[in-house]
Amino acid sequence: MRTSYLPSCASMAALLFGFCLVSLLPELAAGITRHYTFNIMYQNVTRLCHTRSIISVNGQFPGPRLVAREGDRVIVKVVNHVSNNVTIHWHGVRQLTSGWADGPAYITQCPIQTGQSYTYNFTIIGQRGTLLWHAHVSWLRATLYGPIIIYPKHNESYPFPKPHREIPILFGEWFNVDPEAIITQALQTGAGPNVSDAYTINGLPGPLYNCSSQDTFKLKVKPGKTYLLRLINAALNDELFFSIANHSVTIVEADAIYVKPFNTDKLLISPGQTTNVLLKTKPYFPNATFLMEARPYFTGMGTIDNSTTAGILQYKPPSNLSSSKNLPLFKPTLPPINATSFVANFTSKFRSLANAKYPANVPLKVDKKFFFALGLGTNPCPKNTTCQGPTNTTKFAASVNNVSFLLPSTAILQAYFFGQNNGVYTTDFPVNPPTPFNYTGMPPNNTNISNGTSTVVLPFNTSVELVMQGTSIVSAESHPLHLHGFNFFVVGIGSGNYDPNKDPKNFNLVDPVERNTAGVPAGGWIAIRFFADNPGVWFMHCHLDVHTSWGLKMAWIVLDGPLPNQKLPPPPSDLPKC
Ligand SMILES: *[C@@H]1O[C@H](CO)[C@@H](O)[C@H](O)[C@H]1NC(C)=O
Ligand SMILES: *[C@@H]1O[C@H](CO)[C@@H](O)[C@H](O)[C@H]1NC(C)=O
Ligand SMILES: *[C@@H]1O[C@H](CO)[C@@H](O)[C@H](O)[C@H]1NC(C)=O
Ligand SMILES: *[C@@H]1O[C@H](CO)[C@@H](O)[C@H](O)[C@H]1NC(C)=O
Ligand SMILES: *[C@@H]1O[C@H](CO)[C@@H](O)[C@H](O)[C@H]1NC(C)=O
Ligand SMILES: *[C@@H]1O[C@H](CO)[C@@H](O)[C@H](O)[C@H]1NC(C)=O
Ligand SMILES: *[C@@H]1O[C@H](CO)[C@@H](O)[C@H](O)[C@H]1NC(C)=O
Ligand SMILES: *[C@@H]1O[C@H](CO)[C@@H](O)[C@H](O)[C@H]1NC(C)=O
Ligand SMILES: *[C@@H]1O[C@H](CO)[C@@H](O)[C@H](O)[C@H]1NC(C)=O
Ligand SMILES: *[C@@H]1O[C@H](CO)[C@@H](O)[C@H](O)[C@H]1NC(C)=O
Ligand SMILES: *[C@@H]1O[C@H](CO)[C@@H](O)[C@H](O)[C@H]1NC(C)=O
Ligand SMILES: *[C@@H]1O[C@H](CO)[C@@H](O)[C@H](O)[C@H]1NC(C)=O
Ligand SMILES: [Cu+2]
Repeated sequence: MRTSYLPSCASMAALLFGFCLVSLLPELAAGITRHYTFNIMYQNVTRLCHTRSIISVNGQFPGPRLVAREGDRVIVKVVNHVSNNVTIHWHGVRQLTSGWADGPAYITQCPIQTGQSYTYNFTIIGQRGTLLWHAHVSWLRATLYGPIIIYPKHNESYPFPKPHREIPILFGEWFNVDPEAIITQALQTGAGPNVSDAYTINGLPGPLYNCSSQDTFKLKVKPGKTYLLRLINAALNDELFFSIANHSVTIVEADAIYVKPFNTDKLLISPGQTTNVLLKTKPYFPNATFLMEARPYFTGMGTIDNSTTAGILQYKPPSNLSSSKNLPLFKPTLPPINATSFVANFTSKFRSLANAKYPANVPLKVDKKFFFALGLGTNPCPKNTTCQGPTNTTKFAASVNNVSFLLPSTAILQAYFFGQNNGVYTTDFPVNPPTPFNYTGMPPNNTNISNGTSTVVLPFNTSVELVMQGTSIVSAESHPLHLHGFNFFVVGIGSGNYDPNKDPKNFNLVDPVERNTAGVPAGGWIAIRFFADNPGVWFMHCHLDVHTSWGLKMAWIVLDGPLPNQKLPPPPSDLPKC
């Protein structure tokens, strides 16, 4: 397989023309095209002694690996064989001028309906590490997810020693019943949705659940080797702590960007986040096996699935050892469920490499500042009916600057691109909270929120500073916010209310972490910066699907720039219609 066009440019073009156009080199050297077909289909899966017909890709659960090198073009034909509407999102892929391939339903495309197909077509630019793909309609990503593995370009190496092996570790959430029924019912009654029945590691709940010991992920290792674990949190609604008994790991990458390596024996990974870690095995056969466990971090008031998924780290015994059965089994210690100070400490350790080869292109000058107060709230229950929200007269809801975002019935990107808004969306998203209050103190008495399909319009290449302030309305919870189409730098983070006079003095503009999903702390804030250098319509939402369903989402519209490569091209001809 030809892996780079560079040699052919060097030989063929040089032969034909006697030179090779230097300006063409980066594009010619860009990489190869990788073709995939995703058949969306039903599959019967049994976990915890419950058999359920799930929706999967190609009959695989978790779904297939998408593998590419930085610079490659990826073409995925998605064919929908199920009765649900489906879209797939390539979570964290920047989609530079390829917004039609981003995937969130009714934001960048109408869904792929039963019997239809759509071909996603994009390149991987300036990213290496691990990302994930997942469905982006309702709660379908509960079973429709898989890894995106991005290797460095040919002749490029990792900025750390080459690992002996690489293993994707996907965290997920298993429901004994159809998650679509759960969220449909919850939105009707206004209640918090029923919680999952188990967490999973690579689709397997593990031995700590009833009727599940056969469904345990085993990581078989040799002593004295380094393994690269590609951690992905694909769980629907839960941030997870993870730890491997008697082992620590070195974090080397987050959201497909290398970070300054640091060691830890416990970590937090939020839905939508991905992180590569190096696991150095013990130098000799340890004569023991080790559990790796994940369980949630949660500070709210509601019910939660507080169960623990486990996999097994198993060393290959030396050949002279007659039996490796009945070895002692060590368990890790995870932080308590509400360990907010651990989370703050852990989160603060992520730093960009910020060196000559991998610079941190942090916006130093800010064109536009935004302050978004976000969190839970309530909607009034329809007259003469009983609801099951925080009170029997309210439904749970969530908002950003008091707007609970409503998905339109056609895609915003289409409406925008063809200049056919016709009330599909508005461009009046509030820059600040409509009524300032003590966000982390006593909530105001009226917690009802407004709604709309409200967006912010940004001229091309605007440098944006966005402070996201968590509120304590209903309950102070951590919200992992995901921005489509961009990476952002987390320049500041703190607890309590953001202070615009004091806090900016402590911003890190030198080596802040660059991510696509970052937690707004429970009862705290984060400040992020990014260049709006990607024309299109870009969704931003909490990656806890329950909060997204309640309206904790909005969209940015980034206008075309002046140059040809700064404009969004027309959509592919097979773009689904509504
Ligand atoms: C799942 O199981 C049901 C009941 O046994 C069966 O009718 C159906 O064909 C199975 N579906 C698949 C995709 O195997
Ligand atoms: C993918 O996009 C590229 C660039 O626009 C185009 O040349 C190519 O034909 C497309 N491929 C498919 C299969 O749509
Ligand atoms: C390994 O541990 C088992 C169980 O604790 C013990 O019976 C066995 O002797 C040990 N073997 C070695 C080689 O240390
Ligand atoms: C986990 O949930 C169960 C049932 O809801 C509850 O009894 C238990 O106390 C919870 N444990 C923790 C650590 O929150
Ligand atoms: C965490 O929960 C425990 C048990 O409910 C409680 O005693 C403790 O105060 C909580 N810690 C924090 C930081 O909220
Ligand atoms: C932060 O974590 C490190 C270990 O990773 C620990 O030594 C330190 O005490 C922690 N700091 C706080 C404030 O918890
Ligand atoms: C609510 O119920 C009362 C008494 O049952 C009835 O008189 C009233 O018309 C109802 N209101 C609405 C809006 O249905
Ligand atoms: C709500 O609950 C209160 C107290 O339990 C009860 O008096 C009231 O009738 C309920 N309201 C409705 C609309 O069911
Ligand atoms: C906000 O509320 C918190 C908690 O009650 C309190 O500690 C803080 O002083 C309040 N801040 C302001 C600015 O009123
Ligand atoms: C909220 O309501 C309580 C009692 O109903 C009242 O004492 C308080 O002043 C109100 N707070 C605000 C901010 O209106
Ligand atoms: C949106 O707000 C309007 C006006 O308050 C309300 O009537 C409507 O029910 C809300 N829609 C949703 C989906 O919450
Ligand atoms: C699928 O999407 C189309 C287009 O938006 C919509 O009309 C239809 O109601 C949807 N079907 C289902 C089952 O959600
Ligand atoms: Cu949230």
